[in-house]
Amino acid sequence: MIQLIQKAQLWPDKVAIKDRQIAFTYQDLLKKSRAVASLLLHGKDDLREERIAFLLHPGFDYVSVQWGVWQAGGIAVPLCVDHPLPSLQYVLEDTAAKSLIVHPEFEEMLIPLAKELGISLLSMDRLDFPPGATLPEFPLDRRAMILYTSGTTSLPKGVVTTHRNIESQIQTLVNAWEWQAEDHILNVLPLHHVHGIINVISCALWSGACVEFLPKFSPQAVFKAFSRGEINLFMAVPTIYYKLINYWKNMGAAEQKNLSDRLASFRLMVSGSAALPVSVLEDWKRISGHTLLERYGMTEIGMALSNPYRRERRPGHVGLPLPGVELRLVQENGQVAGEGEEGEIQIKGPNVFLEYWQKPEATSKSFIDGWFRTGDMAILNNDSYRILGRNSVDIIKSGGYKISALEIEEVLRSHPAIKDCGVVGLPDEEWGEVVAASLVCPDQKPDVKKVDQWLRTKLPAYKVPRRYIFQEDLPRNTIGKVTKNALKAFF
Ligand code: MCA
Ligand code: AMP
Repeated sequence: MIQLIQKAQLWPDKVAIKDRQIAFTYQDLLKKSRAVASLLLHGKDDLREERIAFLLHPGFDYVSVQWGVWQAGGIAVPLCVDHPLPSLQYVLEDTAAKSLIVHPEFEEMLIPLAKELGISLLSMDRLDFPPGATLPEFPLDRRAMILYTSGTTSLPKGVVTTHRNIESQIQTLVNAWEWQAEDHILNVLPLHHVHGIINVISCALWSGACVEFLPKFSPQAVFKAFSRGEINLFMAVPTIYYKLINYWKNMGAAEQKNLSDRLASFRLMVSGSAALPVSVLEDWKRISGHTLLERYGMTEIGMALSNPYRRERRPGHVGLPLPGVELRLVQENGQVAGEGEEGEIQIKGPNVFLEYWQKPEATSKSFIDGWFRTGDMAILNNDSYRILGRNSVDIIKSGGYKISALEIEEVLRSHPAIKDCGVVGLPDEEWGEVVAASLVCPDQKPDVKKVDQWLRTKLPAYKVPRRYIFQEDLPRNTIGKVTKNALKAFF
């Protein structure tokens, strides 16, 4: 049996999940996930890597289904509840999912698509659980999960991790950050990415701790949950800390003091998924007394670098490789960089993903001599790595989400009034970067509001440009390629 699920038997009566103030024990989770597994197996002895997609709000049902898919031998494909239909369709088609389990509110929207794709659509409130099936045994190298990530190609790629990858990613963090059964963490992150799935939920449940879910992020709801007094751990992207700081600044003095006292008793607060501005680190320290632990990771590798749990954390730095993670910096000429020299981060270890789903060429291009090429540039500076940025201007990080400029450009070009376009990320205090688009519309300039509405039916809201300009032509180099850095200057 998968260790994560096996370990849950150690603490059957402990609370595993708090979801809308309802407490679910580890026993509840084992029972429900086993029922989901039996339902999915439906007489078969093993799902043998069948892809099972699910569109569920973060909470007890989400985890029950994830664990159910794993126990039945399937591959978990979590979908994002905020994505529009075309984004969901892309993942369902790409993975050739066999079944899709949904929260009832999404059922109607998905009936026609499920029919068209021949997917069995199951509504979470009407699942008919058969008696407990015998669960399959399989090796740890079995594919476990596919998460979609944007890269330097226009369409997102499915990152496949095995049970061994996932166990290694969890175990490393549980040890490095000293997770304990007494811990209680608040999850505010979306559950179609590693940050929420591995760092928050899986590490907590591996440790016998409690995960509390907020239905929707808002600073007010986060602070209200903190003030109840049980939560002692928090992990988020820099944008979330920025929003919390701004909200805190507008609170009354007495409220601020109560909250600061409460935060001071936390065991650990972590930031990641994007560069943490030193100003945010300092503001948060003034409010909470905590120096945020900044770490560096990626969907393909889980977490690779971390500031220390017990020793001094360096602002603007992401620490050293986690145990079991091998890291090298490689210069443009292929030489391994020495201390004080810049290079691309390359990673090896049991944490590194298996493949991009059904993209052998993309997979092999992303490795060199067995090392995974992250595309992130860094430097080793006095025993701590510092991230310098990415080696591609076409990858944007906004609110902790990785966004491909090429994907947005391709959609924009399908608009009848848009002949050409260029998408870039502009530096932004709150979001890290904001998406901006230059449109070339020779006949008639479309109404930007209408373009925005139209885009939101095709792309998730976080990929939609927040700033537009119109140009007669895009800036190009001598071979006709759009020069993105020059384009940024026009904004
Ligand atoms: C939303 N808005 C934005 C953006 N996103 N504006 C500019 N840029 C954006 N990126 C606007 C919305 O359009 C809306 O305005 C308003 O903000 C509120 O939208 P809402 O969706 O409610 O925003 P939010 O709930 O405040 O979301 C902010 C957020 C979210 C909570 C920071 O972006 C988030 O959950 N980010 C975390 C992503 C994550 O988990 N990444 C991990 C992947 P309007 O109404 O005008 O539209 S990276 C990873 O996993 C690796 C392994 C790692 O290292 O961790
Ligand atoms: P994703 O592919 O969505 O998992 O995002 C991974 C990317 O987020 C990395 O390749 C980095 O570019 C970025 N990232 C994650 N953590 C940090 C950090 N602490 N500082 C700077 N960038 C980060």
